[in-house]
Amino acid sequence: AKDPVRVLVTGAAGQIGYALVPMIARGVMLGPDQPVILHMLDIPPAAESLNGVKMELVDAAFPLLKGVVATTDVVEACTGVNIAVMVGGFPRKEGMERKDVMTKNVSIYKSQASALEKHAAANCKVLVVANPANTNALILKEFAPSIPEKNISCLTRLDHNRALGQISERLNIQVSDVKNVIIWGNHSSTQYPDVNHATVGEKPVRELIADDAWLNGEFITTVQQRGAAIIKARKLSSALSAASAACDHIRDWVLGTPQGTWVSMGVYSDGSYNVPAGLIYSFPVTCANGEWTIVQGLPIDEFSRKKLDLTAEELSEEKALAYSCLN
Ligand code: NAX
Repeated sequence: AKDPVRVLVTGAAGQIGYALVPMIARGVMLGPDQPVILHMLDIPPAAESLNGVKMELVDAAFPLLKGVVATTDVVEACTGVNIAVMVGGFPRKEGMERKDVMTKNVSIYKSQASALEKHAAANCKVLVVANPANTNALILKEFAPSIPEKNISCLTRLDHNRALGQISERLNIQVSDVKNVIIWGNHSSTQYPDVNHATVGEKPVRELIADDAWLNGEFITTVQQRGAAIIKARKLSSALSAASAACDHIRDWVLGTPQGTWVSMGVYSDGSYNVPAGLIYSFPVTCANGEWTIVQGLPIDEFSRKKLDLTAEELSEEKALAYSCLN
């Protein structure tokens, strides 16, 4: 039998945490033959609720779940973890300035970066889900200099999956038949969902949906605004789809992407596609042997170029704001 993998979920008492931990314990993230030990971190006001989640995990009697650590101590939470899914953060509340929210998150991600750097297992892979996801991941990278930048990422897979979903709904086909959409840039409303290279079977999506007005307009805004649409409908933000996307992200990263398929991940830019180096930016990537590689050489038309640049500009501004919040 395989040795258990230790998976940290921060913010585990929250909405996404509640949807995510059972998926991990059932093998959705790492496969049906991979035992796991869950490390769950939350803050003291949520300690009792976190303990309730631990009780439910025990009650669910998951065969793959070999242990549960539920704690408000960041060092205990990070010790020995092989995978860290960072869902905990400070949400923007009504009337709060962007800078105030950023200051809170910078300080959280700075201290959690140090704890991971000192106490996580060697080669720990990190996925940041909490918003602002790209910039939180960048802060984490900066304050965990011994963790290779290849091991730090942020979640844009939910946006990617939303784009696949919109195409499949429009064509009335299975979502699993659509592939190679791309989310470029920030996990925010400036993201660019790009279908120029997407296919269904052998056929380009642009051929199957010969409606450029829709593809260049409503499709893009629907994906960009989907989070807000879920809040409007549910009075709560996306949780099950976010948890599922986090599992997809880690599974493909660890176990590899299928031949001929790429996915979107927020990763440290090396300047590919003339995206400024030094931002955490969502690119099309393939994964093999536990490493992602940015898909190279895709032609970028003028319409796309503007959108890639716009979301990069927003990320550069967020980065500057984050640095101005450091103390
Ligand atoms: P919740 O508010 O339900 O849960 C967040 C949890 O984090 C709470 O239990 C809170 O106590 C905990 N927390 C706060 N500070 C912490 C700290 N310093 N250490 C550990 N835990 C801490 O939010 P939820 O709906 O679960 O969303 C979590 C985050 O995901 C939010 O930042 C949200 O904006 C972000 N999202 C990101 C998405 C993405 O695609 N990247 C999509 C979904 C989601 O909106």
